[in-house]
Amino acid sequence: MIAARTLFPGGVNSPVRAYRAVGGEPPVLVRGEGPHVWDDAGHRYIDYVGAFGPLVLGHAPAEVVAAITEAAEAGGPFGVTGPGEVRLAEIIASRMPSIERIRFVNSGTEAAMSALRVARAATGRDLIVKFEGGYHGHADSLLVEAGSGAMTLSIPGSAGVARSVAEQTLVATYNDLDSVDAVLRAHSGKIAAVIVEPIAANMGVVPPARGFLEGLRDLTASAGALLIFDEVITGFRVGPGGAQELFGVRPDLTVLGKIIGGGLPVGAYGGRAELMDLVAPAGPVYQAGTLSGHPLVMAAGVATLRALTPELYAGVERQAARLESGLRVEGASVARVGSLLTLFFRGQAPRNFREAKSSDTDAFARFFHKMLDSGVVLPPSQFEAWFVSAAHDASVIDATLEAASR
Ligand code: KE4
Repeated sequence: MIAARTLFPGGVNSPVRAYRAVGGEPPVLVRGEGPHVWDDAGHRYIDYVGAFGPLVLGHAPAEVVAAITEAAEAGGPFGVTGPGEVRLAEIIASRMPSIERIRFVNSGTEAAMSALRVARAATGRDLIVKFEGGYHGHADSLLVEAGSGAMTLSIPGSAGVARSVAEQTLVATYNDLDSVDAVLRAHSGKIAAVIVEPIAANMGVVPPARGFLEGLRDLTASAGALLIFDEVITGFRVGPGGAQELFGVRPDLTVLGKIIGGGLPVGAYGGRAELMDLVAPAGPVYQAGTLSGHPLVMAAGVATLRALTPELYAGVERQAARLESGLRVEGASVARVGSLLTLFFRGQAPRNFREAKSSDTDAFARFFHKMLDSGVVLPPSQFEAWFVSAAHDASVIDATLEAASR
């Protein structure tokens, strides 16, 4: 839209929406229902963006719309803790036992940033370790790139990030425990936390290698560093208890977002009471937010999580598995965990960011536009995950496979 280009940088409110990685003009999408979205010319598409993760039930699920409407008519926010916050926190804690205490915020970025602050306060240490290709939102200390060698200090991954801040974050290689061990040893006694997407989904979907997460648990424990799972995407997406339940590894802190807000702006961080009681006003770590725990967000989150029954997960697994096995594209490989999936334009599914980057992104862009022309809208980047929702039934999967084979 022309007006958008004059009003927003790049015409968007988040970079990936500008379609820079695939080229062309993004459609103007104005309505969504279940697995489908419509553009302003009335064309219908099958949607695999799903708001980049939150819409696990598909667009405008009746129970979520009703819950938001009811909360909106009740007024608020009221500036004090409300029953909706308690209800959502109880559901989350019952499904993720590693979370004894939680704090709601308004985005995954805020949640990750705050979890790092807690880790620094808890350990009295300053350095953080993240993984190349891991994305945890746009807080300065998380926008860094690996220095020339894995052992050299990181450099800013964005303009405007101070070098001194970038140097506080070290970068290891996903699925490579030796690279983590080396960084922990090189900075022994100085690492506050290792933050990881337990299933990487921002380099495309890259599952953890066997033993990787268990190894991180052991390495961080013996180094006196906290292990932070960024489950903004995987939380309640890959199963009722997220990736930590799926792989049986308990982090010290968990970062959440997306699904827990049912499509409305949300984030959360939580963990053991002794850690979270460091957060103000219980403790010395300051963190605040005008609209944290917003009644509409809590209502949407409760309605969404309540709909995530074992039957629903089983149904989504069945359809996502059919999509994976049916996606036979020349020179491409599929990586999938539950309803998270990526078609990589490379012979083998990658094990880390360096391998993911060797995908044929031009081929992906061509495929993307062919699918868009065939009425299927995919996330506009080789390095994003496709999201299958509970509304993607067999006929929708068949139509997707038919378009892909063409
Ligand atoms: P937000 O601040 O965008 O709510 O969450 C940041 C974040 C944190 N952790 C993980 C694992 C994430 O994937 C994200 C955000 N994901 C991106 C793309 N996968 C959202 C899309 C966008 O940036 O517009």
